Amino acid sequence: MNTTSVDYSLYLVTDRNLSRGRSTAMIVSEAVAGGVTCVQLREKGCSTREFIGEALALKKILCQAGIPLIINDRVDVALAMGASGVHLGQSDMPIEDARRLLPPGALIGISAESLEDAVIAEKKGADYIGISPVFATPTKTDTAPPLGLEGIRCIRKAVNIPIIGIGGINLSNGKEVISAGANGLAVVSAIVSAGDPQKAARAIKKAAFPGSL
Ligand code: TZP
Ligand code: MG
Repeated sequence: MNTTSVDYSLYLVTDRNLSRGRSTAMIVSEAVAGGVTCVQLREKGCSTREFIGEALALKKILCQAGIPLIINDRVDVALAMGASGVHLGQSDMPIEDARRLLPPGALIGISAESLEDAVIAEKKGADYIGISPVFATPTKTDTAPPLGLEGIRCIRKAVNIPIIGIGGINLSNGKEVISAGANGLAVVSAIVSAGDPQKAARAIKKAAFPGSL
């Protein structure tokens, strides 16, 4: 993967529990048709075998579209099925270990819960940073305090790698997250729980990046 040319603008993070009974593959296919540019498979409860199976199903869909598939938390799953990369939080595997284990060109994204986290992640060679959370969200309640738009502005000034906001991002606030300096929007519920995930993705992208569609 050419790690410098990745389009993080609309970054879908999956959540089977919020998908209203629809398969993750179906949600991802629809979201890609609506303009999603990057996908993270986030599985918190399934077996390792099922996680790998889900990842392989998404890989098939995303390979055709040239869209990266990032695995949340699990470097072993990413290695087993040949993902484009991993996304790691502050309590997950340290970036140095993930970099050593993963093949050259693998993407590593790091969740930053503070300015300091973001600076350290860049220094240690992260490919991108997830600003977590931007706004409070019922999707994940064990988060650090929201960093808000001011947090994005501060982090933007301090790091050069792509930064992606996550947490409470939707049709009505995506544009301000980008205006504050984020390169992309990571979205869970506003796409996976939408009645029409394709339409939802398209609308969020159009609102945040006018002229992109
Ligand atoms: N990490 C920080 S906030 C969050 C994650 C996985 C959940 C974001 O979900 P939503 O539904 O887009 O607010
Ligand atoms: Mg994690």
